[in-house]
Amino acid sequence: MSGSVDVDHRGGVAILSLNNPPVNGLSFSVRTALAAQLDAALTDEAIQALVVTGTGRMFCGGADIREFSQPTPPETPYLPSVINNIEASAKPVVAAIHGVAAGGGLEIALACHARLASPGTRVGLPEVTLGIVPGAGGTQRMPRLIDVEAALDLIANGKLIRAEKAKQFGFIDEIVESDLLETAITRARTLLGTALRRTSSLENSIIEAKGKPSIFDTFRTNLAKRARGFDAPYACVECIEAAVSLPFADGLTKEHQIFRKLIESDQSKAQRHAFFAEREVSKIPGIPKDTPTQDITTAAVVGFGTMGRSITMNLANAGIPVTVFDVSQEALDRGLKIVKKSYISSVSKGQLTQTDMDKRLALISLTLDYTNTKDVDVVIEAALEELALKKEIFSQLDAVCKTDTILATNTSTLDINEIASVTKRPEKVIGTHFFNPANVMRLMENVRGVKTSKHTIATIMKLSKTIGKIGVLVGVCDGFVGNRMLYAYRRQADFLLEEGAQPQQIDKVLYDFGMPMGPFQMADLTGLDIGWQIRKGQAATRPKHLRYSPVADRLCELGRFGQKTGAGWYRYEKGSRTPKQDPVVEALIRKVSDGLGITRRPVSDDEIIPRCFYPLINEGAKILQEGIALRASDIDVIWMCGYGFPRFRGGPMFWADLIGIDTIYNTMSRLYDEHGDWFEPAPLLAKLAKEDKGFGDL
Ligand code: T1G
Repeated sequence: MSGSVDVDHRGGVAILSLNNPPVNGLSFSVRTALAAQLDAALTDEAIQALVVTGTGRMFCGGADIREFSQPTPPETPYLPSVINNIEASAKPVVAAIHGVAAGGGLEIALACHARLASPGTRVGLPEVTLGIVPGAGGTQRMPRLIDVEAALDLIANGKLIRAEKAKQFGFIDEIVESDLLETAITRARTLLGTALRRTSSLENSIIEAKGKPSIFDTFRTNLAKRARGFDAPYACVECIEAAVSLPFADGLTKEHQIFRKLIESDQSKAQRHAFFAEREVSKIPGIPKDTPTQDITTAAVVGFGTMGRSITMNLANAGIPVTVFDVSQEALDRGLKIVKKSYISSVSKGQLTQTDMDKRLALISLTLDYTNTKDVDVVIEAALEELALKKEIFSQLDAVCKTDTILATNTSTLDINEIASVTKRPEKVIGTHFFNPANVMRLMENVRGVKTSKHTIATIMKLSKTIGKIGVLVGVCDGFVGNRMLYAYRRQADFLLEEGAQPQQIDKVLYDFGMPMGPFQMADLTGLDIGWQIRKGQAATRPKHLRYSPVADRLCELGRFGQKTGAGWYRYEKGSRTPKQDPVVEALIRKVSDGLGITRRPVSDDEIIPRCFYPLINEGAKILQEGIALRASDIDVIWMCGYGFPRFRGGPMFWADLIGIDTIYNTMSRLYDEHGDWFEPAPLLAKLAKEDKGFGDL
């Protein structure tokens, strides 16, 4: 039970300050204290008005999410009632908002009679990102303060916006450049004796929306693409629709019913897990928060190809000057042209100002000479995926760069220790595995070698945050965490083709499950030649009994590398990315089955999810056993932020716990008997099944 409400009296004005660091979460004890202090102030004749604010760095981050899965102590006041009492108060109540007002925190403010905010404060109702709806009146009061369509966008997308924008919308009354608290106290006094503006009685925007009933269906249609598979965004629309069609009190009841239903849902449990998992990744045993880090004020990127370009943009976007090295002027010029084109398209979409574009481009300099990287703080190598080439590059960098330059590689499969071994600074060598397109994908798989120092790890984890990425620390193994699990998933999809399925069937089932696209469409997008290269590279070392399906190799031998060659698992019309089924592929698959002596059979859709994801989860269990990943939740973050695993399922390891480890273990054991080695259950999986535990118990 943590947190309280501090009280101070200034000339007849009671100042109630939410106090529950780090975000003043509305825990059970804060709600209890708030209700008590409110009653006291409302009944104290010496008090004419109230100001509600927050201590420390923000107003309030909302309800305490950690308490959602705990039973509510009986005496805890019901937040919506506390908030209704604020609104109903005969004495003016003013909200003084700084830092952040999110969720229940903003709902408190929406019930106050005026809202003042400091410049740059972030405000919003992000509950939908936790798989719920605002549950303390937010869906009923917001559409009374602002245009209903704006309320739909804000609440169903769960955005936090700047207070300046909120003032334009109309739910922040004043941006206070001077002393916020003093100004709020003055505002509270000026409201004395006036008709207080009670949000629940405002009708203009509601009446206007009554005249446009189609706005809700239109909004739902637009939601379809972005919120595919999520329940909460549609529930937000339903609540706001109730705000327009029902009296305020009935709308509140409707909101509460929907809130209660969603908070118990697997989707909300999954999205709450994702919230905390993304914050847990930066806690690394043995590397405390105060581990000294190196300031990264300058950077270099080696290789100006697809990944090199977007990595450069990430650094420039964060204000870090970047020197880009490549072997030819033509490659440098082509790369810069594409970077410029990308910025121009962002400006044209209003996502970037021309000034910011110019600023970022000015931070990018090109060179054909390694020595121009000698004084940078970090170099990120993004050259072709060839070990010999990377070793050559690292020995060059090691020779020219100052001693404390960190040397990072964007390899997605190669051994960091091998690469570090050619340098005299293996403690400064680390993997920084970005995901394509790296200026969009939020994940960085940061790969520690056996000699990588804590200082280097802490510095690169901090750099991940600086460039807007989620950095997850992993160890060295073939494919690290993400790709190693992807191999297990992809391999089974290929085997199902041999047994009787077709690419479009498997892709549809995995798409409907919530993946951004199925494995065959994904392969066509990223290019089949990359996997072919890796398989050829591994041919000599792969154990003979662990075969992979040759179908993809047959396609590559025909020059079918995917979208970039107009054909891969599907064929593509010129200039189109729409996959078309291709009888050539279907015939090729049948020929491979015949060649392997496999009698094809109907493959049911129900087979496909367990067949593809259970081996992936099993590989995750092996990865945890080997200590390649620190936590199961880290694996979930890698798959949600790097591979598009649906957030409403919480990541593969969390989803496995929802399914039940015994189910997965029993299925793997059956498949092991039927299909052999690739399905051998990991000892950790067997142990958890035996102990009736889950990855969440580790
Ligand atoms: N409850 C519990 N813990 C929270 C929390 C919350 N609401 N918000 C943050 N934390 C923890 C977080 O896990 C981390 O812990 C530390 O605080 C700092 O967070 C009725 C029911 C506010 C914008 O969805 O978006 O209100 O890792 O690193 O970058 O309608 O935190 O240090 O141990 O994220 O400065 C709705 C969630 C709740 C906002 C600050 N509210 N929080 O960002 O810090 S539901 C939200 C955030 C609700 C009502 C409903 C952000 C932030 P640790 P941080 P930050």
